Amino acid sequence: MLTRIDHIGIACSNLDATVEFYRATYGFEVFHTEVNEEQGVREAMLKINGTSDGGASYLQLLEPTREDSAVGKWLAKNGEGVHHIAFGTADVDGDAEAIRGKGVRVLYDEPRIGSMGSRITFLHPKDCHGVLTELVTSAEPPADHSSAEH
Ligand code: V0V
Ligand code: CO
Repeated sequence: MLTRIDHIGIACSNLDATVEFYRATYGFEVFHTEVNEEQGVREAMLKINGTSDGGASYLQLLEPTREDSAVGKWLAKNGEGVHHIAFGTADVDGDAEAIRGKGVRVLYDEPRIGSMGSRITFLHPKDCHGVLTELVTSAEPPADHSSAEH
């Protein structure tokens, strides 16, 4: 069952400048940063609020590490902006299979590693009324809340 908004993914061309905008304008601080080479992103998670199911809600600021990555291609075509939404669930495997059974394309056969040790998969935007949709099961307990890049 999808129980919360885990994050909203925002594509940006300069992560440091975008982080500074969110800090200076709204007061959101960086909760965690990492590079995910498989996904081709350098990212900053800004925690918006905690939730009762052990997860939380974040903004995920994404800078591409390569032009041919999902975010790199999207930025070249659209410029900066909202790239995807992510729903939190305790069971990404079960929910992905159930959604696949409804005829929605799930992009991965098995969930992959996402931010902070989470397990993630994506639904094709063309099957979701134009919205790239991610499903996330957070690591338990959340893996690393430092701001160190690794
Ligand atoms: C592409 N399209 C989108 C879209 N990206 N529509 C809405 N939102 C997006 N973000 C549309 C695009 O305009 C095209 O429509 C069509 O889909 C095909 O796009 P394309 O440019 O030809 O690109 P593809 O097909 O090579 O790749 C699109 C997909 C790709 C969605 C398959 O972006 C993907 O695999 N995404 C999942 C991985 C990902 O996004 N990783 C980055 C975040 P028209 O022009 O044909 O009408 S990593 C992350 O979130 C992490 C690590 C985390 O949360 O922990
Ligand atoms: Co994401």
